[in-house]
Amino acid sequence: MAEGASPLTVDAVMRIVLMGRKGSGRSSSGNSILGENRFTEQECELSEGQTQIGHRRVHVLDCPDVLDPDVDKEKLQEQLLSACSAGLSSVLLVVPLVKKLENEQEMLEFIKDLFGPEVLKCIMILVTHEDEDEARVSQLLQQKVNVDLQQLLTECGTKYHCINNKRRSEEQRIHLLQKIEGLMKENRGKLVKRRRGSMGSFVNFSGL
Ligand SMILES: Nc1nc2c(ncn2[C@@H]2O[C@H](COP(=O)(O)OP(=O)(O)OP(=O)(O)O)[C@@H](O)[C@H]2O)c(=O)[nH]1
Ligand SMILES: [Mg+2]
Repeated sequence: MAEGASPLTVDAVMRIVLMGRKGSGRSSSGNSILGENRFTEQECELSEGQTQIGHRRVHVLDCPDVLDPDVDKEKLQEQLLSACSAGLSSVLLVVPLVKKLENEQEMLEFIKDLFGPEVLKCIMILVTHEDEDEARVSQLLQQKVNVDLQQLLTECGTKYHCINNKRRSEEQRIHLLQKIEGLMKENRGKLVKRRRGSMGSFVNFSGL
C-alpha cells in the first residue's frame, strides 16, 4: 500500500468527473448517468448532480472545457480538488467520435498534472455522438486516420465506453456504471494520495 494510505473500506459513493472540449457531450452524458436533465446551460464553473442507484450514491461533476479562455483555470483546479477530496472513481474524457480530435491530449495533460499520473488508472474515454455501438467504434479506432485517438486511448489504457445520449436507457446507464465499478475494484489496494501544494488537500484515486 502506498505511503500515507489508510486501510480500505468499501465506500458506497461513486464520484465521476466529466471532462472534454466544448460541445463534446459532457452535460448530456452527465444527464444520461443521472437519468434527469440536471445539467443544462453551458457553465464556466464545475457543477454537480447526485443520484442514488441501488446501494450507490453517484455524484457526477460536469466540468467546463478547461482549455476555454473564459474559464478560470486556477479556480477550476481548486474546485475539482475540493470536490474530489473524498474520492474519485473515474474521470470520463468525453470525445465526440467523428469530429477530429482537437485538444484532448492537452486536456489529458491537465488531468494528470492536477491529480497526478496515477489518475490514468481511472480515466476512461467516453465516446459520444453518431450513436455508434462498440463494435463499430472499435473498427473505427483501427483506421489509420484515427491515429490521434488511438494514441489517446493507449495512454488511457485502452479504456473506453460508448454512450448514446439521444437514446437514454437504464440498461445503458447500468452498463457504464458497471464498467466504472470494475475500475474501482481494479484500483482497490493501489490507493494513492497526493498532497497538492499548500492547500494540503488529498485525493484518493481509488474511490474506496
Ligand atoms: N447524436 C448525438 N448527439 C449528442 C450526443 N451527446 C450529446 N449530443 C448533442 O451534442 C450537443 C452538445 O451536447 P452537450 O451535452 O451540451 O455538450 P457539452 O460538452 O456539455 O457542451 P458545452 O457545455 O456547451 O461545452 C447537443 O446538441 C447534444 O444534444 C450523442 O450521444 N449523440
Ligand atoms: Mg455542458
